[in-house]
Amino acid sequence: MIHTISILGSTGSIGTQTLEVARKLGLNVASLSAYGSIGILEEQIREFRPSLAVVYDANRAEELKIKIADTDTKVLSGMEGLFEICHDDSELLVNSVVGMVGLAPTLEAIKAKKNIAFANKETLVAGGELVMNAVRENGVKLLPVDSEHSAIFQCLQAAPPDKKLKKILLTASGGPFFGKTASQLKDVTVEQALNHPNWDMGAKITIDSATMMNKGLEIIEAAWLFDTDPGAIEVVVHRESIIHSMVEFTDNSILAQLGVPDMRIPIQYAITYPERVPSLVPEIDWKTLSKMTFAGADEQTFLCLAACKRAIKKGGLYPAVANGANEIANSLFRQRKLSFLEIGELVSAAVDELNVGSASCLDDVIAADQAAREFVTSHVK
Ligand code: MN3
Repeated sequence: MIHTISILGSTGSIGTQTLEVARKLGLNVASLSAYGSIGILEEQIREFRPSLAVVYDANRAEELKIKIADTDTKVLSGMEGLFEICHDDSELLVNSVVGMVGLAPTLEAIKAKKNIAFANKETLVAGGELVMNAVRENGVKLLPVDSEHSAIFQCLQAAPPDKKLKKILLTASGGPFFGKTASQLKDVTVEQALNHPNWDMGAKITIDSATMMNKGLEIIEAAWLFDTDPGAIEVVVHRESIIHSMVEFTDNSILAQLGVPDMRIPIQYAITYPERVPSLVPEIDWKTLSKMTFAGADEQTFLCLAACKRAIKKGGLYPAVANGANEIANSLFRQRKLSFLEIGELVSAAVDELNVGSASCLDDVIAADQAAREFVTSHVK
């Protein structure tokens, strides 16, 4: 088992839970990074004593330097700082950055032959081809942390080498608005959208769950991670979030991975793989779990889901367009500058109306992302 990890995005939901797992497993932490939450980062530094801490925001990095002057932790800022983490002496980099801003450090870490526990889905959606080519060229492991992808990965441990996979059944909780019609969702508030029934997550992904953009991103993420035709990935709404996804083989036999909805299982499995050790997560209580329900997804109401499917089918930079349009639309909704339904309308329109080519380098992805963001902002009244 590995002994030393580093974390990109250590103050977010996945980052803090990764440190809970690290504490439980007695791991060393070589480097930590945050965008700007230096209060939480300072506490983490005092407990885990990393050699390097990176604050993306340069001003906040200066503030942190003063606060932790009594420790041995070096403080850096910006993308250069994140790149330095990619070359530290950890055995595994946990990438829990939110957004495609994680793409450049991901590519850098792969070039540095670092194995990655991967929670940064936007990076794989925007730059899937670049990332997967780099993974193959450098022979590194990309271990999924996203609960559905960890479930699929766990189920595939029982698959024959040629997989004989017929389908991936990607489960979705349906979020807070399952069963609602578009007219019922017209006046949804930010507070209502942030109220997820099963998972306690960061604000960006919670809104993505409410619009079902999250499931669209996860279809694209799964297509890249498991080298699967996106047409063979089916979304199954499962309100209880006990089954975290399933795989179906050519003989129509299905394997599923189950557990209480708690990210510390997939985080820990990415760290200890292929070993299993006791976790902080409780057992399922079968006496109180009275039923599990299943339904199809409503793509007429949740336009983001259909837009992501069109984007991966069009290929090239279209997934980067869908992701970039959503990153900005999601943020504008939280700032109350867009309505809930406009998120889906604008992501759809960006995928259908913008013209982009193929992704041959990082700059291509950044340009497509930028074009999608500008498309959305130009439509804000
Ligand atoms: Mn997920």
